[in-house]
Order: sequence, then structure tokens, then C-alpha cells
Amino acid sequence: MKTVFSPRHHGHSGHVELNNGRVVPAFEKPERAEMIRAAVEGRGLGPILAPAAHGLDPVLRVHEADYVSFLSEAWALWTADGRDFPALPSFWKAPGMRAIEPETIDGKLGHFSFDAGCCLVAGSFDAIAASVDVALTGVDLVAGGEPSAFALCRPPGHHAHAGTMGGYCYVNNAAVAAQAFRDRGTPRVAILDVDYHHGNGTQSIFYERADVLVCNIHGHPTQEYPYFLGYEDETGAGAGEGFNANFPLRWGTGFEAWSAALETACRRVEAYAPDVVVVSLGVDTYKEDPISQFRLDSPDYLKIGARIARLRKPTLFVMEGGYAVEAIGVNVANTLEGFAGE
Ligand code: OKS
Ligand code: ZN
Repeated sequence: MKTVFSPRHHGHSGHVELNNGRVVPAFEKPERAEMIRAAVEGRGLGPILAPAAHGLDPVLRVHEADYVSFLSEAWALWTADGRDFPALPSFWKAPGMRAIEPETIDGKLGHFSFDAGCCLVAGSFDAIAASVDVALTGVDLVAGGEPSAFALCRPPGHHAHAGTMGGYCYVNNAAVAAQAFRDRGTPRVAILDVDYHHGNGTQSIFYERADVLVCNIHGHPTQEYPYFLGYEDETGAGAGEGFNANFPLRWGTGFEAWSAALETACRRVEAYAPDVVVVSLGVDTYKEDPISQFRLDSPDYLKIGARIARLRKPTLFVMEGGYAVEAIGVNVANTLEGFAGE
């Protein structure tokens, strides 16, 4: 399997987040992608390619133009006010307030985000643009006939809505990839999100559409981030009714219960008979993950990869979360190896 990777992710570094009521160094750090790249290389899983530039048009097929402009301009606006430290939102609109984009950057940061998990530094937008190019190059490979590809995206994407960043995610790489498959003439796309966290952005983007099935296995929203989406009764709306499936699981879930949910989700995908599968691959389901509460172990990822392979569909893996840096490479490589060996 070919991997697509860009070192431009390093531009998104030295940033912070609000965690446990404190401003701390971001868990979503450059070492994550480097550990994965090293494991893919070390395990001989296949060549590592640089992404091709695709421009912002494919991003604008999923994201709102004012939001993409905000992402591209935010650092310049923030530093124009004389600030040389990372930009982090800290206030948001409540239901009933006005959704009018403010002129000033502090207001814009709140308007275009839903938490304090999305910091912007000088190189963030370049890394964000490179990350979505990685995903789109993965689409090129699979649409061009490769049976599978791995888009080693950083920053991740599945929390990003059409016009809102959050949870370390700015551009929804998996959603842009799914839309790019559709725009290349692929009739039916399934997105299988196995990250520990619910992919609220991905669900929201495709919620009223039948051409993209979205399945999510994740920490239960009564206990876990992003809290306000991801319940089982969210099954799609309008033309998309029946084309969204959530499998929320309680804190402490181990591989037995998790893999039962994967089996149900895979059967849902099989019933949909997609032409391509996009996997939002997070390995924050791992037992030692510092911000997560499931109990999967490293060998379990071999079985996850093998089950996804048994869907027997062209498959694009898109990297999402995973913060146990010392194990992230092994867990991702195990998933890809399990897939390749099936
Ligand atoms: C604020 C941000 C918390 C985001 C956690 C979720 C990130 C993730 N401290 N999503 O898949 O891994
Ligand atoms: Zn996650």
C-alpha cells in the first residue's frame, strides 16, 4: 500500500490547547506523524509519496468560502494586532445569539470554532493545506486503480464542520476526500470512522445525503468529547435518512465489545454496497492513550485492518487521532498490515 505524507505538517507546531482547565502544549503534535511515518517505513509497508497540489477548489466543495478565507488569513490578522504567540479561541455564541462574522480576529476565532482545541500558529494554514493535499493525493491513487492507499494527514479533520473548526481539526480531510471521489464519478462512498471520538464534522457534512454513508464507532457522548453529537438515534435527515449510523460505547470498552460494534458497522457498510470506503483512522482507542478511555491493545489493530479488508472495496485510510506517541506508529502500521495481509 502506498502512503502519502508531507513534512509540511511541521509548520503546525509549538501550539497549545485548553485541557483540564489549563493551557497546555497540544497533544496533537508533530511527533505523532513522524512516528507513523517511521513505522510505515520500518515495517516496509510500501513507498511513501509526496502529495500533489490540488488547490482549494476541492476544499470549497465541502467547506464554506468565508471559513476557508478565515483559516488562510487568521494568523496575519492575529499578528497584525501585535501578538506573536499562538491564536486560541475562548468564546463562542450560545443558541439565540447572532451568527454574523465579526470584523475583528478575536470575534472571528469564536465565530468559526466550537472549542479551544484549534490553535493557529504561523505555519498552521500551510500544514492544513498540505494535509488535505495528502488526502486528495490518496484519492488520486485509489481512483486511479490502487486497491488501497494511506493518507498520513496531519492535522486531522473529522471534527471540522463545513464552517467550523474544533478538536484539532480545521479542514475535514476525509469529507473532502469523499466528495472528491463523488466528483470523479464514484456513485456511492462509505466513510467508516474508527477514531475514539465521534466524527461530528463528517456526520454533519453528509447528514442529509444518501450518496455518502457515514458510520462512527466512538466514546459515548454522555461521557465523551465532542459531547453534543454522536447518539445512536442520529440516523440522517431528509434524503440522508438512514445513511448515518452511530455506535457509541461507554468508557472502559475493550476489544470484544469494540469489535462487535465494528462488525455491525461493517455489515451496514456492506448493505450499502459502496464503490469506495474512506476510513477515518484514529488509534486513540488504544489502552494507553492519554486523553481516551477505551482499552484496545496493539495486536487488536491487526484484526481491525483485516476486518476492513474483508469489505473487499477500494479503501482510502485517512489519519485522524491517536496521542500515545510511543505506540502510535505500531498501532497504525498494524492496522495497515492487517489490511494488506487479508
Ligand atoms: C480541547 C480539545 C479536545 C479534543 C479532543 C479530541 C481530539 C481527537 N482540549 N479527535 O479525534 O482525537
Ligand atoms: Zn480522536
